[in-house]
Parts: sequence; structure tokens; C-alpha cells
Amino acid sequence: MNIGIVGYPTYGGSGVVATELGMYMARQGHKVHFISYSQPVRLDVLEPNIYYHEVNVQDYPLFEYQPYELALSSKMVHVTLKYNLDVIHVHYAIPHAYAAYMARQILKEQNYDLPVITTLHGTDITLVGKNPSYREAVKFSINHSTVVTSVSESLKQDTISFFNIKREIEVIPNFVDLSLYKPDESCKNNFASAGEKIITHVSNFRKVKRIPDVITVFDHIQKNMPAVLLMLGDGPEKEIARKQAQDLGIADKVKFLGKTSEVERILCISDLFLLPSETESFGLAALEAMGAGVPVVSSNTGGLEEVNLHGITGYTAAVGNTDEMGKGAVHILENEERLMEFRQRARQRAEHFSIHSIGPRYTALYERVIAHQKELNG
Ligand code: GMT
Repeated sequence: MNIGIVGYPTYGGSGVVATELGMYMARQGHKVHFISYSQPVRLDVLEPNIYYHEVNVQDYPLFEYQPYELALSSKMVHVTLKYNLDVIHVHYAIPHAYAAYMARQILKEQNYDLPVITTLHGTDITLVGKNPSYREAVKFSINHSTVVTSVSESLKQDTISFFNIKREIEVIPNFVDLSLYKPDESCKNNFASAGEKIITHVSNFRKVKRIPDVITVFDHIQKNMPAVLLMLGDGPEKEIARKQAQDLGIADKVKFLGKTSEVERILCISDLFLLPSETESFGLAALEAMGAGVPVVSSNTGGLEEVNLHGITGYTAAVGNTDEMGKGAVHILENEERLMEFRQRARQRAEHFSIHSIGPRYTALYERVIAHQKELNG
């Protein structure tokens, strides 16, 4: 198959899923064309069957806002015609699904029917999508995609209720490549002294992640046992968290590591992962932690409970209930045998979401969509 993939190139989960899926399809022998405004961070362009096409937005002084969707639609048309794409898969509805609709219309004028798959990831529905400024265009582009998938049952239900959507939405959960997580304690001493538990949080440090709750829960943990908190990623709430840690007198125990390419290695030395988000359609970061055998203490919002099983792979609590989260964390960490059981169950749970079980579902979807299009074309 010749597959086009459109996604955000940054560290966010939707971009990671788009990139990992494309690389998986390329390893299966399909030709995969990534279309974005810069090279996706996890993309290995040196692998066979991978092509990268950059969307260039012309900077013209008349525009206060550059028309990225237009440039993206044009690029999709260009790549489709040049490389004879069979299907295009857009990740994150805004603005990708809308741009894909336009590309499809332009191609139709040239008698080229291109099926479009839209995968909804979360805030494209729950935060940004339902904002009145975008609502109508998001609803329209969902209704006009050939197939729509969502990364969790919870997000599917949110989409149906926020937009009063009548069409079918297929749930294909996010996945993790478990081969990336290998036990290796060699870098543990870089971050923690003997006997200290390592607590980790990974995110883009936006408000929705409730970063102050991460610090509050960690404060509870460190009052009960020696521990350090590793904060991976970057974003607007980082300085607030640093100040909070200083005010609590625990600044020396909270280490901000910024955007690092060593996430897998750091997860492999972690004892517990914290994700107390306000909303989280899936929680890929939690799944990746579980892939490394790390139990998760999270909020119970959105799709998190579909990933992190309360009392089995970690604990979940209501958004903002840092007391419950702190108690759950201490309960897991205070007993080595119990911690080991949580670790094993977290890893086992992650196996349900292994790329080897979820990847073929996307392959089957692409094949189905392409076969259907061929039938329509007669
Ligand atoms: O968080 C976002 O704004 C967007 C998005 C991203 O690109 O990271 O995150 C969403 O998609 C991820 C991948 O499917 C999910 O694991 C995250 O739960 C989801 N974020 C939210 O729902 C807040």
C-alpha cells in the first residue's frame, strides 16, 4: 500500500502514535509518506519505505495568521498524485481532517478518489474541538471522513455527545512498542541515591496535566519514604512547578530533565508514574510507563481507566483528589513485594496494547478502506 500520514511532528502523544504507526507499516513493506511542517521527532527517515514531505507555509506580511491548512491540503494533493497514495490517515482532527477534506475535493476534480481516515486523539474533541470557534468545522470534517477512529471508548462517547455525531466511530486504542523497554539500572545512580524511590512524570506541562498535583502527590510520597521526582518534558507550567517545589522545601528532590530522547531508559529505572490530568482521552504516557513495568497513579478521567486498572496496575482517583493519589502511591511503594506485583501486572496490561496486536488492526482497516474504494470505482 501507499499510505500518507499527517500528524503533528512534536513530542505530543498524537504525533508519537502517527510516527510509530507509520514506521510499523513501513516495516511491513508498505510505502509510507509523512506530511508535516517539520520532521516528526521520533521518525527515522533512514529506514526503508519512509518518505518525509515538508509543508512550507509562505510568510506574507498581509497575513497575521499563515494559512497552514491551505498549504497542507496542497501538499496532500501533490504527494497523492506524485506517489499514487491509496489512503491518507490524519491524526488529530484540527486542522488535519479539515485540510484532508479539501485535498479530497481537489483530487475528486481530477477523478482521483482518495479515502481519508481521521483518528481523534483527545483535545481535538474535549478541549479545542468543542470551542465555538472550531466546532462546526470539526463536526463537518468528522462527518466527511471516510472512516473515523478514536483512541478510546471514552473519547468515542465524548465525540458522539459533544458533536451529536451519528456516524460510526471505530475504537482502535493506542499502542506501545514493548521491545523499547529493557531492564537496565545503569543510570539509576545519576538520579537517586541507594534506597530512594524514583517517581516519574512525562508531559508537555500544560494546564490540562495538573502539574501542581504531580508535585503535591510527590510531596506526600517523600514525607513517607526517601524518594525523588523526575519531571520529563517542557511547557508553560514548568516554572510554576519549580516554584511550588521550592516553596515546599523539596526543590532538591524534584529534577527537571526537559525534553529528552531517553524517556524509555528513564522509565525503566522508575518505581512509579504520576498522571493526575484534568482530561486524558487515553494517556499514552501512562501506557509507556506500564510497558516499562512501572505502576501508575492517575486521575480517573476520560480513557485513563481503560488503560490503568484501579488496584491492579496502579491506582486511579477523582481529578484533584491528591490525598487519594498520595495514599495509593505510598501503598504501592512501601512494600517491595507489593510493588513487584504491581510492576508485573502493569507490564502484563501493556501487552494488551502491544504494537504487534494493535498494528494489524490498522493494516486491516487500511486494506478494508482501499478495497471499498476500489469497489466504488468499479
Ligand atoms: O494533549 C493533547 O493536546 C493532544 C494529544 C497529543 O498530541 O499529545 O494528546 C492526546 O492524544 C494522545 C495520543 O492519542 C493521548 O494519549 C492523550 O491522552 C491525549 N491528551 C488528552 O486527552 C489531554
